[in-house]
Amino acid sequence: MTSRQTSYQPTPQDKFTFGLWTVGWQARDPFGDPTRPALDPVRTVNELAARGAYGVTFHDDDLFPFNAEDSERRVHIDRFKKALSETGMKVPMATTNLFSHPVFKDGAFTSNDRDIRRFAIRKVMRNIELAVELGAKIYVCWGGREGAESESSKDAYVALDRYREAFNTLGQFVLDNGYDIKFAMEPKPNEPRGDIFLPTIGHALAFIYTLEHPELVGLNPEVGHEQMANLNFVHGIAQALNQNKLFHIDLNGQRGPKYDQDFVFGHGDLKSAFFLVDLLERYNYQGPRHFDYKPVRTDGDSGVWASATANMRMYLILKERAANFRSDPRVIAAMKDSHIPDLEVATLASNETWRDLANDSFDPENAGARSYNYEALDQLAMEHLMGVTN
Ligand SMILES: [Mn+2]
Repeated sequence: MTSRQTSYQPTPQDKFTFGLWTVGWQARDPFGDPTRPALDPVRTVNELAARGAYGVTFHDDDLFPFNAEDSERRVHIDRFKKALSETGMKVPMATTNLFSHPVFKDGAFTSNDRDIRRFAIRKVMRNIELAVELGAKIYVCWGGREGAESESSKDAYVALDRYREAFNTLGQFVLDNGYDIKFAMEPKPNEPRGDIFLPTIGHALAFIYTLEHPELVGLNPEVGHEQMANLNFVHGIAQALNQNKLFHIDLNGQRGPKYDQDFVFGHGDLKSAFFLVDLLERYNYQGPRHFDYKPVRTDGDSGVWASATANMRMYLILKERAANFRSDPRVIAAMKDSHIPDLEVATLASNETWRDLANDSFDPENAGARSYNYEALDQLAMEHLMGVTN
């Protein structure tokens, strides 16, 4: 009835990817200095490849210094490319750092300073060229500094005009150059800004359809970001998938609406993680399973690599448990009893119109008295999540 793997050893076929900035986080926080030394991206590629990852992703400034001259930049790129070719690791996604340098303290695409807005778009275009060189097909845009602490400091209406202008300009840049790359917007409600523009999946989705080329732009939702806004991440991802806009995903852990915790995937809301993996696998999400987390500040080098493995094992364990849940005959029977498959039946038959609705004989008292028996079904889900299968 249930299957269990003998190990949860990740392989490149699982398409697990990590940002260089995740394992490479030196654990500097608002109250404390770094607790870990800088990590050489070449070592990151080697360590992750040895643990079964598929690839890595990067911000421009993860790979070379903000002010690097062309020759210095190329040295960093070439040794990174050498590590990639030696290990077979891929770079499916890249992104731009538009938040660390003080020049971006009031935003990048929506800074009140026009020259900064132009510099920001230039910085993105430069790194898109590198992303294309490295074979990336997705370009993530996280507007961490696009926001404000006060409504007096920023006109939120015109800020959206400038945000749209930036995406239209970048879309035209990609089209004119014939690049095979699409954008994925990453919503977040706050942190580092008091409030960030396009704060949730829903805000970003609606904005995308106002662009000149909405087909070029989708989403990169992050587990913790939606949960910081107290929203249901599984429902958000279902909508993104339903609208063919799930271009990429950031997996991590978060425990409720508070600061961005960036825990290991599944180490926050475990039930939500279980149903997220269930959703991604059932609807055949084809993109990388990308981990955007931070190894806890208390841990040294060995803890960093243990946490990398933990992310991948959590996904594989949840994938197995979700598949077992779906194939358990008791679950199939309970779902039938709860009328869950009935939701797939169109409300009107293909030859019907609104006129046909008048002809139904229906007893609302009888229908209202029915028990859906969801508690028994949910308990089966929780038991499968905990590995209890009898
Ligand atoms: Mn985060």
